[in-house]
Amino acid sequence: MATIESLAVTVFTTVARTAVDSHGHRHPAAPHEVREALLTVTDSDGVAGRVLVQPDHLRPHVLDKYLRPALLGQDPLDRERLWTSLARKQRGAHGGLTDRALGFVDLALWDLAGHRLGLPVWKLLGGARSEVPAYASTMCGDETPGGLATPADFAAFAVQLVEQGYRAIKLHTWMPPVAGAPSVALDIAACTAVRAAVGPDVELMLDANHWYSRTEALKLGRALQELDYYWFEEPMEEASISSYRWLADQLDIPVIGPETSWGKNFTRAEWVTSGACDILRTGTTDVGGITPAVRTLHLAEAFNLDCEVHGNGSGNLALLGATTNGRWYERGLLHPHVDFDEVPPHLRSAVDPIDKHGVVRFPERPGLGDDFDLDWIASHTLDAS
Ligand code: LLH
Ligand code: MG
Repeated sequence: MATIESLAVTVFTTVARTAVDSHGHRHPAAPHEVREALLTVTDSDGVAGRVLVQPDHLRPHVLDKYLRPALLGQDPLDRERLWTSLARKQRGAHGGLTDRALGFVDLALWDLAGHRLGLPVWKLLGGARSEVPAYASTMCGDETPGGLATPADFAAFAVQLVEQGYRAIKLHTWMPPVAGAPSVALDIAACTAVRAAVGPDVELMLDANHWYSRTEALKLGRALQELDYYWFEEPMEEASISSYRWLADQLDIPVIGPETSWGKNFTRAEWVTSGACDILRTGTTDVGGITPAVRTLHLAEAFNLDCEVHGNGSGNLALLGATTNGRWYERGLLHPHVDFDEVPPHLRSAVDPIDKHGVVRFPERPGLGDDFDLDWIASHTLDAS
């Protein structure tokens, strides 16, 4: 039996064409150098699983104190056992071992399993389908002329997205620190302009400012249902489950969530049993990996609920191969000034190209399907821990 021999985080420089603002929202930027990191888990036969990570969640202390002791010498295929043992270390880690850290390890182990067996992860997850429609997920509103600064900008961009093939679009409207944000009136104006521009046959969703009050969220939700939007996402702080139940009870438009709440699959079960959402949400880095995300999908399915997957990337795409109760792949974040299809230099090809009907085929490569340029990464490595 092969056992896990090493866990390494490699920090390297690459080129980005987007940057996050002071509130963590991504916007276009001139090409600039950024640091990225790759987690590599290697077994005693030399088979490796790799995933791009945020190194802050996998600092040397986290690797040495929690991850290496739990994983080294273990069978890398025992993902359920390893995930549970790590999840139970979180309590005593007092916030030092995040759901994201669990997620990165779990993704690397799934990638390793795929490489060991020569199969794509979406097949290992059950191959519920071989392709999935994508929705175009826009960046947040901004103040860039000709960007996403006005309702008319959102409308013009939505028309372009439909021309590219997308049959569904999710708007992220204006959020602080953008001047004048948030504004229910402006959000309604953007949603109205987009519906008028694309007509009745394109599915539309809204992900608005996440700190509206109950009354603001209700007003916005009522406008969205008039405009026949498909779902209403995260208009309030998600820690308040009772606020979402209050909102969902009063709206006909499906309320979706939670996206950012900590607590893995356990929090998602609370949202279901509280009646706080009409569509559940999961995501590989949100809930601690593919392993708990699959539990979330099946939990939702047993309640006849759809469960939509948050975020793009190989892990979330593979996860959609485990289910049919997630209708779409979230492709983005998109902006009229950014070519989303441009492949960054540390990859040789994209994992999620869309066809002219807005559909993404699952990759045939083994593992998660990322096409890393390992030589390029090696020649741009800053340090490894
Ligand atoms: O703030 C942003 O840039 C987006 O809201 C982002 O977090 C995105 O991942 C999201 O919410 N998608 O649904
Ligand atoms: Mg969201």
